[in-house]
Amino acid sequence: MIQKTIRQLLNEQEALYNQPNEADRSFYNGIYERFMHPVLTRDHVPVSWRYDFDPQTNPFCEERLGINAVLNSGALYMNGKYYLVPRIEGNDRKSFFAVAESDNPGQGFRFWDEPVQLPDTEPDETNVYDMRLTQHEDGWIYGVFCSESKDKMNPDLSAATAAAGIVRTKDLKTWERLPNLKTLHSPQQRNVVLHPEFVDGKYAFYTRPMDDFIETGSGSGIGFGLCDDITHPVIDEEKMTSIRRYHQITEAKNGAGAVPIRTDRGWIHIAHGVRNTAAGLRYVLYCFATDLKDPSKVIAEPGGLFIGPRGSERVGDVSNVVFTNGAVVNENGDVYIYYASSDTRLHVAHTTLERLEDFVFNGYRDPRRSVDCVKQRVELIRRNKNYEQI
Ligand code: M1P
Repeated sequence: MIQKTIRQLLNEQEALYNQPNEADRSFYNGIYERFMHPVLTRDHVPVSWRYDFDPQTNPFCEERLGINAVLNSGALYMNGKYYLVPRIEGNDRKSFFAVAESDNPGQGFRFWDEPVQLPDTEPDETNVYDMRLTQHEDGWIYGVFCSESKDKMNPDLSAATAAAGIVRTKDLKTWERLPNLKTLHSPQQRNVVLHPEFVDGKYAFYTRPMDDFIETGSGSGIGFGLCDDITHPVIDEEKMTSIRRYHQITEAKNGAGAVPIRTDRGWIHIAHGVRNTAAGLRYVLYCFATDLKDPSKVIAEPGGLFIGPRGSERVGDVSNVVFTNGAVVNENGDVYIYYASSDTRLHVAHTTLERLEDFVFNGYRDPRRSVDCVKQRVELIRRNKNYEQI
């Protein structure tokens, strides 16, 4: 009886792995295409990670270690293959990492045999999530993730502290854990990303200074700091890059997302911005570019959102959220942005370097006031009158 059910679950999963995925042509903005189906969901997590196959100990074939969600994923393109390291959240609320691999950026991702077992070097760490994978010019692949612990100084049961955990690997199989990043002037950190190149001979991190676990408080945006020694990572000064502003999509908070993409004109960043609404926080993706020599200096920031939650993406464990921590570029200049919706499942959107550059460097800026926004739009409408024959 249990064998039959397990076989059926395996067959259904095989069908899911083989499900074709393609660009969804029902939405057009010229900037990117979303794919029809998510690339990873809880149903992609191997059956053997969830069920006990022994009829003696699991006579009713019950799911013993259920998975709640597969979301925010680090991403790499290496030797013709696409690798994802998502946050997998168990039914017990604890998250962990695992490597999924495919030859195709939009479909066929399968998890390797077992999840990643991080070296257990932080005794207070309760949860880990949102790994950014950086192929650094020093030859290592770094994973920087949120390392969350109970805030022992605060009696509130929900009080937690977030720090940036760091691991490194050469093959995504053996992981060396380094000490958590210390930022001398910011009590908490989340959404920390390691820049792929040395800056002034040092390791460079995008940070997100926070006063508290949820609220960024006085933290005014995405920070940038240098560190001499990644094996004892300490950042003293954090400069601000993309900052939060009143009545923009970043008003409540923002955070670095994917590892920045190098282009001839500058580093392209795909980050997230958060605003508050009567229905709670709304997370969208936005882009900005920084200077090639000084990656802390913002040189372009098109106004408004890049990807916002749409349709079924809007509903999930934390509704009205899209979030990215991984994007890859292949040798043809195709860009794949892996983004999760509503903290529940992982999607992919495709664009090209050329189109992304055009969006970032030629997109219109946010004029910051309605009166100026309408002027900007009227100007566009009037210019378009020259093309009324179209
Ligand atoms: O729930 C939405 C996101 O919230 C956090 O992002 P931030 O630190 O910017 O608020 C993260 O925990 C992220 O995992 C989550 O998707």
